[in-house]
Amino acid sequence: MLKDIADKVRFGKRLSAEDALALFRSEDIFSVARLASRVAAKKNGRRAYFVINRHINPTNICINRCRFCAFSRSKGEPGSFELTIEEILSKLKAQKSKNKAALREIHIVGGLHPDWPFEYYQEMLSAVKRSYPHAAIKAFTAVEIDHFSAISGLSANEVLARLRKSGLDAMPGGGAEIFARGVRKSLCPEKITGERWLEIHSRAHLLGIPTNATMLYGHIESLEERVDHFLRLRDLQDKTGGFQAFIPLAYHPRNTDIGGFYSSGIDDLRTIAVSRLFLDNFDHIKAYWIMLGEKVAQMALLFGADDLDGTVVEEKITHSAGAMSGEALTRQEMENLIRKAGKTPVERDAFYSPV
Ligand code: V47
Ligand code: SF4
Repeated sequence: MLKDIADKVRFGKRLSAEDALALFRSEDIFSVARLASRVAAKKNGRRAYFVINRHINPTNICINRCRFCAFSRSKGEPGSFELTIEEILSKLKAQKSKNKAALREIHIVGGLHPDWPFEYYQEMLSAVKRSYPHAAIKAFTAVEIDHFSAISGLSANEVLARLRKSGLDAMPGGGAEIFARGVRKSLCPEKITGERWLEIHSRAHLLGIPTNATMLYGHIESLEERVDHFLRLRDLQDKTGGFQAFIPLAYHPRNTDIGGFYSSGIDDLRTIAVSRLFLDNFDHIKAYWIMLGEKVAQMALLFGADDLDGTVVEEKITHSAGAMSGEALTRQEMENLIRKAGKTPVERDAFYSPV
């Protein structure tokens, strides 16, 4: 079976859902890794990308309260926070004074605040763009875009168009979780459907806004549901070509409603490899070191990943749920992780151009 899949990969033939399941179930993880690695090398040579970036969460107040999310709070609950635009700018300034002019990407995501108007988010982007014209703003998940549409009465398309005018350059891949309806209902009943997530990304792509895609795995989903998730992403990518990277997100169980266990290192690496093999129309597979830990992320470079995300600086979503990684890496540390995996570090901008 693995041999048939290897032949398909060699001849550049597309894998079926059954192939993906067989790869997930194969006990020969080293052969799966070798295949994925070969595909990654064809796409990206020996290059492994990273970006000097900074994550900002404007608020953790969220009306959705997904059951796997340890980051969110309700309004007025201890631990809830709301940043003003000045506070956001001063966080960025603190970073800049340490690492002058190096910031290439500002990643902004947060909860669905019950009271903030859509104008606040537009002003936020404009203010960040004014202060950092050379950094790309990658902001707001499809879940937030849908929320802005609901509070403003504008279509998601109009919301995206206005945000783009305010400085939005790209969108992150969060909020995808698992598209399958049953899992979504038990994990995050208030969240937009998988279909709506895909529709909003498709709108963004048509407006020329590149986006990423994620999958939250290692909780209650089946392997079939992971493969269904891959299939829907691959189908949309065939239509629009607007996805830049796929990022498997390893579930973290601490302080969440659903509890459970951390994903295993084996599952992390296998999920990277299968996604590399199945998502043949994605240029990049990102091993997000915050969730995988620095060492598993480094190993993932031998399992088909070609990107480690970035310096991050401050991370609240995974750390609220028990992340064991640090919150920041320097450029030198990222380069060192990549070199020691036998790859060539390439500092990139938000669009995968080397800088
Ligand atoms: O949407 C929430 C996930 C996502 C938990 O696009 C959890 O470049 C694990 O999407 N355990 C946000 N995951 C992070 C994200 C992301 C990160 C880095 C880069 C990019 C990109 C996107 O985190 C959420 C949700 O899917 N999440 N809770 C948890 N307990
Ligand atoms: Fe809100 Fe996002 Fe957390 Fe869900 S995952 S509760 S939408 S912040």
